Amino acid sequence: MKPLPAFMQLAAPVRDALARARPVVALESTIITHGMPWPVNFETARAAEHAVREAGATPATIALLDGMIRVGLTEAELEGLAQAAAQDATALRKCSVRDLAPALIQTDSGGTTVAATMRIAARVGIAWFATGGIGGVHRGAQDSFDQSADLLELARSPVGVICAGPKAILDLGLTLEVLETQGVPVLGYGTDELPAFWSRSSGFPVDARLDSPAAIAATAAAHWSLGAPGGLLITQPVPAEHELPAREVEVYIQRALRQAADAGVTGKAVTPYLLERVLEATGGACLRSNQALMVANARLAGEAAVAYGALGAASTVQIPC
Ligand code: PSU
Ligand code: MN
Repeated sequence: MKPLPAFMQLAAPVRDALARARPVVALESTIITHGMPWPVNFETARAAEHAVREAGATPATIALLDGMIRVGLTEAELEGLAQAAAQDATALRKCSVRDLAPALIQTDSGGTTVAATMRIAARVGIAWFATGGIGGVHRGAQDSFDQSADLLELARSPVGVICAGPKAILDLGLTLEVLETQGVPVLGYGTDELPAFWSRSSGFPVDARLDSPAAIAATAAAHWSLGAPGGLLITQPVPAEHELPAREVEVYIQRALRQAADAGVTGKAVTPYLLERVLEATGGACLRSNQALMVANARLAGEAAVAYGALGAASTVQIPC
């Protein structure tokens, strides 16, 4: 690894695991600072780390603390970040890639989005990453041009991203078009259909279906062996018992979109605003769903990281021709 800049710090367990080429899974922190209310944000972050460990990998939650990029947090630091978000939402920044440098220089704290977390993971050599739902092309993007930087980072950083699909508040069809243009494989874990975050189905097919962590690992190894610069999107449907009916959620999403337009919400505030409105409307059901899918994704990312490590040990990556 290239020497790290002075504002980047690896936690000891993460540094050890990377040095010994042991499996590591990155976890994002915008879901903690801007995605979920206290105390569910802390409980979910802790449960996600636990799931990664149970799978045999080392979790590395990535966040900005006082102008330092921290890769791996202690439980007390996780709790502190989750609590700070509850006390004063404006004190913490939502950091996508373009926000990192100014936030560092201004010694701020904040959560890293999927895009920023991927960039940092790639910088320190972490190949696997779990989140809830990625950002994507917003509905009405034909006029607003609003598309998440998550999509462009997927095309740049070589990281396998395990998620439950793009968030249902987005235009899923346009999101898939951008991922196709950018050369990002969109894979379904145990499904032929793209999951839609709180719901297991979307009506859109995935590029390929994979049914085991070993298949995920082999597909990623093949992708990277071709010199492809970017990542892969592995989508796992929310556990069935926590699924919300897509048609019911759609009503809430439509209402949230109208509220956002009336309130003049734009830019990076859009996604947290919409998620909060849907959360209110579902009376917490979508929060439980979000929590369950996040933990399931963390577990699968841990399993994929372990399977990928095993491929390396055998150094016999099979590339299908
Ligand atoms: N998934 C969740 N909750 C979240 C997010 C994802 O379950 O809050 C965050 C992620 O960090 C993602 C970001 O990268 O929302 C997307 O924001 P935007 O659309 O502004 O790029
Ligand atoms: Mn946006």
